[in-house]
Amino acid sequence: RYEEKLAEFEARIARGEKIEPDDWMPDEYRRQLIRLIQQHANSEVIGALPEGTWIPYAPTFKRKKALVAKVQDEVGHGLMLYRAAETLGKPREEMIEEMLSGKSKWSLVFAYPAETWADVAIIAWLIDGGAIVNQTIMATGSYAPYCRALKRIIYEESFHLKHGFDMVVTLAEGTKRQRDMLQDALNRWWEPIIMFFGPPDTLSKHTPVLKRWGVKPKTNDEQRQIFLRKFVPQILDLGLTIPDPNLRYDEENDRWLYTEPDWDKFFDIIRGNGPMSKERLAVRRLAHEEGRWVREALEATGIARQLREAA
Ligand code: FAQ
Repeated sequence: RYEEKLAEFEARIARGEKIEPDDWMPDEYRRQLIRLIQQHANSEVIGALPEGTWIPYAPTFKRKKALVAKVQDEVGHGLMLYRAAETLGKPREEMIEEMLSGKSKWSLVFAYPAETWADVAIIAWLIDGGAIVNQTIMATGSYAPYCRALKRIIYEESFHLKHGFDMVVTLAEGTKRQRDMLQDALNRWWEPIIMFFGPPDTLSKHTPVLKRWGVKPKTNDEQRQIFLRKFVPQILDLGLTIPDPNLRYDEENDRWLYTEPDWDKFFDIIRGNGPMSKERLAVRRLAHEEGRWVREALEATGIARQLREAA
C-alpha cells in the first residue's frame, strides 16, 4: 500500500540511505528531482555563455586556455546532469526543448551581462564559489545519481575557483584602472550573487518537501549564510568594498545581516525578464539549430541508436 511504501521510503532516507533509479519513490519526489536537476543542467549550459563570449578577448594565451577549459567543463556538467535527470524517466531531448522554449528555468545569474574581463573573474570566483557551497550540500542529498554527478562536478569546479581567484588577485594587485574595473564588477554582481541561493526561506515554496525527503539538506538562507561566512572576509582582504551598507556580522545570532534583495525583481527575472534572458536563449536556439545536421547525421547512420543502446 502507498502509506507503507512511503513510510519505508522515508525510513530509508532517515537512515541516510541513497535512493537509486529503480527504487520505489513517491511521484512528487520524482517530479521535484526532475525539475531541480533539469534546471541545474540548463544553468550549466546557459552559464557557459557569459564567460564563453569572452574567449576571443582573453588578455593572455594562458588565460584563454584556462577559460576555454572552464567553459567546456560547464557544458560537460550540463550533459552529466541531463543524464542524471534522465534516470528519472524524462528524455534529454524533451528537457532541452523545454529550456529552448523558455518553459524550464535556469539560474538568474546568467541573465546578467558580463560587461568586462573583471566580470569573468568575478563569475569564476564568486559564482563558482557559490555553486560549490550549494553543490557540496546537495551532494549529501538522497538521490544517488544526482549526488554522484555532483561529486565529479565539485571536483572540477574547485579548479574554476582557483582560476577565478587567481584572476581576481591579479586585478586587485594591478593598476588603479584594473582595481576600479574589479570593484565595478563586484558592485554589479553582488545582488545577483545574493539572489543565486534562491528566495528567502519564507518565500521558498519547494524547500519544505525537498528538505523532508533529504534532497536539499540546507535551506536557501542557510546556504546563503555559509557563502557569506566563507567569502565576505576574503573579499574584504582583497581591499574591495561590498556594495551593501547594511552588511555586518551579528555576533549574538552568529549570522551575517544584509539588505534583502528586491525579491519582486528576482521573480520577474526568473520569469524570463532578466537583462539578458532573451538574448541568452536566442544564442542557445541558434547553436541548437546549427547542430541539427549533426544530430540528423547521427540518426541517419544509426550511430545515435548504437550510442543509446551502449548507454
Ligand atoms: N535562479 O522554492 P525555491 C552554476 C526558482 S549552477 C533562477 O526556493 P528550490 C555553475 C525555483 O526554481 C547554478 N530561478 O526553489 C556555473 C522555483 O521556481 P519553479 C544552478 C531560481 O528548488 C558556475 C522558484 O524560484 N544551480 O552556477 C533560483 O527549492 C559558473 C522558487 O524557489 C542549481 O541549480 C535562481 N537562483 O531552490 C556554471 C543547483 N532560485 O521551479 C557556469 C541545484 C530559485 O517553481 C558558470 N538547485 N529559483 O518554477 C538548487 O539547489 C535549488 O533548486 C535552488 C532553488 C537553491 C536553486
